[in-house]
Amino acid sequence: MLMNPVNAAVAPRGRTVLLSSVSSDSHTWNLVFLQLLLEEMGHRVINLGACVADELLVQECSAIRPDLVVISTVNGHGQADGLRLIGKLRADPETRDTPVVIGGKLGITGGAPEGMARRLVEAGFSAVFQDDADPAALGRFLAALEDRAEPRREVAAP
Ligand code: B12
Repeated sequence: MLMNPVNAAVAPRGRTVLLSSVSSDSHTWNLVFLQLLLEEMGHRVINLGACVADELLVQECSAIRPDLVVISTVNGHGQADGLRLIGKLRADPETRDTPVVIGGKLGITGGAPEGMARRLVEAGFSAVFQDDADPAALGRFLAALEDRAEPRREVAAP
């Protein structure tokens, strides 16, 4: 496992991360990038891949009980897919309290339109990472997670 002093500083202990895209999104290199990034920070990553059905994600989240679910989407349908998905995760008693973050190219012009991040957080995401967010912010979010903590609600600044 790769671990440099900077990443060691933000990962006091490894977490289990369930990484996935959304059902409409077939892009994969974003997932490869995030898996490598998180593993280098010292976390365990289960990568469900691209075009994951909402029901499969809820099922896997319920079975694996990860410390964090990371949703990556870049095809421009992030808001619609994200809102639908988080509704299902928050409706299931098994996954209701699991921290879930979403990031990538959330809108059709890369960034997220005004208010989109706020709507995603209000719908239940624990944090939203815009396309230009510092990837280290995800590491800081993970490092700040407490065991079995209630989901945090925030919008990450770039
Ligand atoms: C390769 C590619 C494809 C390939 C994908 C092959 C594959 N196996 O992945 C193919 C040809 C299949 C494809 C299809 C489509 N694509 Co495409 N694709 C690209 C392209 C050229 C590169 C994407 C890539 O691999 N990047 C490398 C990875 C490592 O970086 P990334 O994806 O940008 O992710 C970074 C950040 O977003 C961030 N990030 C991502 N997720 C998360 C999550 C969190 C939590 C955090 C913190 C950060 C984070 O971290 C990554 C590293 O910085 C981009 C344009 C571009 N130059 O980016 C378009 C692009 C993503 N595609 C686009 C589009 C529109 C499509 C199609 C809809 C085209 C069409 N009309 O059919 C389809 C969608 C298919 C689908 N069902 O999803 C648009 C999306 C528009 C938007 N959101 O603004 C882009 C941006 C091109 C454009 N400029 O218009 N595509």
